[in-house]
Amino acid sequence: MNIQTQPVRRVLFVGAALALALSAGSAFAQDKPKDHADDAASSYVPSMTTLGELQVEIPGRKADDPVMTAEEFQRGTKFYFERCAGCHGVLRKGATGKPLTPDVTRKLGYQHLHDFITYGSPAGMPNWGTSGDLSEADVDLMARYLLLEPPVPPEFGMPEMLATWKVIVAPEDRPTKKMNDWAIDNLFSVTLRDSGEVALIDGADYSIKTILKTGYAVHISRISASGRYLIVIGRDAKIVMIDLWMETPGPVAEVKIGVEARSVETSKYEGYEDKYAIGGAYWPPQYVIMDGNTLEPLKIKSTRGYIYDEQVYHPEPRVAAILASHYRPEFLVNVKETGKILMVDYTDLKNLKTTEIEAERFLHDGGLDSTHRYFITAANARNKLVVIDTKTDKLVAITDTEGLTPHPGRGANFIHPVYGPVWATSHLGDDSVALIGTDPEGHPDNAWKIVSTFYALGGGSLFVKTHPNSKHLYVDATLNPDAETSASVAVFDVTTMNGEDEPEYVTLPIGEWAGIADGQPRVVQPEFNQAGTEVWFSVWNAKDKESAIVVVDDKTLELKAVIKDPRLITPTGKFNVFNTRKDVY
Ligand code: DHE
Repeated sequence: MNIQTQPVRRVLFVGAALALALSAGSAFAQDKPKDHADDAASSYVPSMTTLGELQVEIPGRKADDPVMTAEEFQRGTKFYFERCAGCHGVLRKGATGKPLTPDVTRKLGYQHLHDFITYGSPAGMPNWGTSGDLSEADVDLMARYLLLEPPVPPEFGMPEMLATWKVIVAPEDRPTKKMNDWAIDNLFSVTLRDSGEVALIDGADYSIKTILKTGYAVHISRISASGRYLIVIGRDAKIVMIDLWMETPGPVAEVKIGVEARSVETSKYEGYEDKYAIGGAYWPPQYVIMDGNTLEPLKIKSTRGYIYDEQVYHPEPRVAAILASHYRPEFLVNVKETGKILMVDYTDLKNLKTTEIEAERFLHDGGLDSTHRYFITAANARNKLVVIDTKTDKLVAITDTEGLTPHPGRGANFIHPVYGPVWATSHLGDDSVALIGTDPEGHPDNAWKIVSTFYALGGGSLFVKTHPNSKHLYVDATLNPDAETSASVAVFDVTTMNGEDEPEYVTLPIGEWAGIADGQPRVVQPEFNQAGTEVWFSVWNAKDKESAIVVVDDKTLELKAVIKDPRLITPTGKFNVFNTRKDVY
């Protein structure tokens, strides 16, 4: 047992900038930034892993194009999609990073590009060359690659979707009642990221009930409103629907909704439980509404369009978080690069009504307040939180978090002794935790303002979590460069927060408790059991090394169990069936 009470730290986490500022000067060597691998925020940008596998051809050669073989072009495309497209866009038209289309790159010239790729920039461009990620030959290749027209990945419409759609067990062949003795509401669906699987783990005895194949680089699980269907999405945009009522739960339907994707959700409004599912894609930029029993794709909507404020066309605004409204028959769809939140009414798909809210650019993740009425989401590269009223479908507030790169996951709701109901987010770019007031009726002066900012373990935090039955707020530091910090979790007792003194926290050495000898595992994403008495943490190691899940008693903060199994390869997100379907966080 080794819980440490930490002195309060206010150290800013350096290197939060996500954007690439392609400055005109070339004094790269002078202001050479530190190794980008130490920079949590800039290493946490989308990697278009599936697009990276695409076979491409050099688009129409021009006379003055640099010489490049088809093989080199393929290699450049793979590297670009996996490492550059997250900031600069698939089409190289810019996102958080600057455009890199030939009209821009040709003006800059080969040598400028070569230097820039080698040394990076203090504004956030990784130093691919000096960090050793790219050899001298590859830097040369990428500099030449950027002078050529970019390849355009294929669209993915209804014919392509239908070709991937499989109903493995037809609805009429499925059980009409639960056929197993699993306590499904306290089941955890655990992402096994690099094996493309989910592990379904019993929340009471920690046994692995089954491991199921899902999409490539599987990302998140969501649960249908009834709790029957577990829906999993991989980065390859493959959605797999698992029926938890079957004697042995397994996949009953699957479909691919694009080439690259991150989000999935199901309809939760009364009368529409389990009726529809929705998936959001990074490429092509679109969302797809599907039948909630079979995943049959019903309606595809492109998100291409104009940035909310400048009204400049954006060719590839990605779909980030999607939530189901509890107040209306609607899905809330975050469109990242154009900064719009779409409230998509699913009552009549033929005459689709959508309310488009002007929010802020670079929308990423977020969750509901404790009443489920308000949606609070991070515009992460703008350091802002956007609040939407899901009852009136209106923008309520846009608030600066005072920290760098907020990353809430779904956030954490609790009652602050002074400020009343609040919702918390931590940050990727520094060690701060921000609380926003969420009670416009009872605490109108605090509503939608940052009422408190305090400090946890360090930058690189991805997720915070609490539970209505818990007095604790857990804050991870997954991407912190310091191994010990990234393997630990800070726990605050929210009942002692007085609005004046800096809240103290205890540090749980989760990684140490996992007892893993080999590798440098990071601890990620606290998730409560259904009763709110235990918290689970993933101890996320390299795919060829041992990983674990550590279970902590929420009352005593003592270690309760370590779940280890050779099949637990790269566990990351964990989704408790009850908490996920009821939006308890
Ligand atoms: Fe995620 C949620 C996108 C990397 C674990 N992640 C989300 C959501 C988005 C997103 C848009 C919100 C989904 C929703 O609510 O509908 N994630 C991305 C990326 O673009 C990014 C930065 C890079 C990439 O190329 O994918 C990325 N994510 C990661 C990881 O590396 C994590 C830590 C490990 C993993 O398994 O991939 C990771 N993301 C998660 C988890 C959630 C998530 C666990 C859901 C949190 C929750 O509590 O609901």
